[in-house]
Amino acid sequence: MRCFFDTRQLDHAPDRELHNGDWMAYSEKPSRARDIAGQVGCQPGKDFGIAPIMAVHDEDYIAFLQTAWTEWRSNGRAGDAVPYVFPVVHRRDLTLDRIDAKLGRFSYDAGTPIAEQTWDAAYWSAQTALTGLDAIRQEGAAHAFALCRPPGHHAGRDYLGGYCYLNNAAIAAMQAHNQGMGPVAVLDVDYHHGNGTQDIFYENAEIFFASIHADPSMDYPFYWGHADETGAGAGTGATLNLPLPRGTGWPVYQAALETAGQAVRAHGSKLLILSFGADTFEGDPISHFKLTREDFTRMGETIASWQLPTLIVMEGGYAVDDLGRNVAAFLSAFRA
Ligand code: Q9C
Ligand code: ZN
Repeated sequence: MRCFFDTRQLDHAPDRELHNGDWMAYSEKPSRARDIAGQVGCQPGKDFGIAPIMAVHDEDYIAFLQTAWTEWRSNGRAGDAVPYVFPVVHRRDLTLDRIDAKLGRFSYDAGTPIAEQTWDAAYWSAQTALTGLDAIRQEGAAHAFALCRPPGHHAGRDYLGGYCYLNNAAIAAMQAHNQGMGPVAVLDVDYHHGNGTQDIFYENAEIFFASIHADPSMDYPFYWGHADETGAGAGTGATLNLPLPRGTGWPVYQAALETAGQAVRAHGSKLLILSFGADTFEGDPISHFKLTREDFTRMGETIASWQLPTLIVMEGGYAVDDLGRNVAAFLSAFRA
């Protein structure tokens, strides 16, 4: 299995996040990626430039990500840039210059700070995903693992949130689609619903999106991922949400995975982009499923049995001491 990672992805290191009304240490730590890289052994990525990122994200959002931390500091602020006011409830779509106004315009939560190296790390995280895709396209690899960090699946065209800034899986899916590798399916198995990916492809008939995740009536991100969200316009029917209750273990999870796999194949997919989060682990500190390390191998075996070229893109997973071994257990099922 080809594995890709760029050490510049480690430089994004927000200090703290707002969690249940209090400040706590940021869960999406650089040591997550170090732990995984230590278990799987990775090569550095290539640089495919900004164009594949701009094919998914809006230009004004990219400009904001590039300058937000500097603007925050030049306004005399300490620490990392954090939003606190959001233009919801039908506020006008104003283009304002004040850093706090922009933070609210381009964020949907207050738990995803922008630190000094956030842009660079997110850029290289996206390039890592594109490098994994390139290994499949150019070298005919059956599978590739992109050790993306920061993760991406909560980021939309013009918004950040849920520790995500650039949507690595969506960037790779769009690139694959544009390169004629489709039909493309994105399957998201992170504990949390992949709201950013869903929004990006919601009206797209050609890029199928399926997600297995904690029921959003109980868990983050709450406002997306319900079973009745099935796509819109031309994309009607090309989104599949399989919410599961807290406490879900392998037998119930496996049934949902089989359902998702059937839908991916019914779409006629020729390429699978897998948004893989290891936060479905029983020991995850912020999540509530009950998968074991052995279940991660079973999950990998199930997905590998579909025999689709598969780009595995890292998303969440916060049990740092187990993370590398859990990811390795999952990847062990993908033998070329
Ligand atoms: N009190 C990913 O796994 N924080 N993001 C929840 C709950 C957001 C997780 C705070 C969790 C986002 C990529
Ligand atoms: Zn997650």
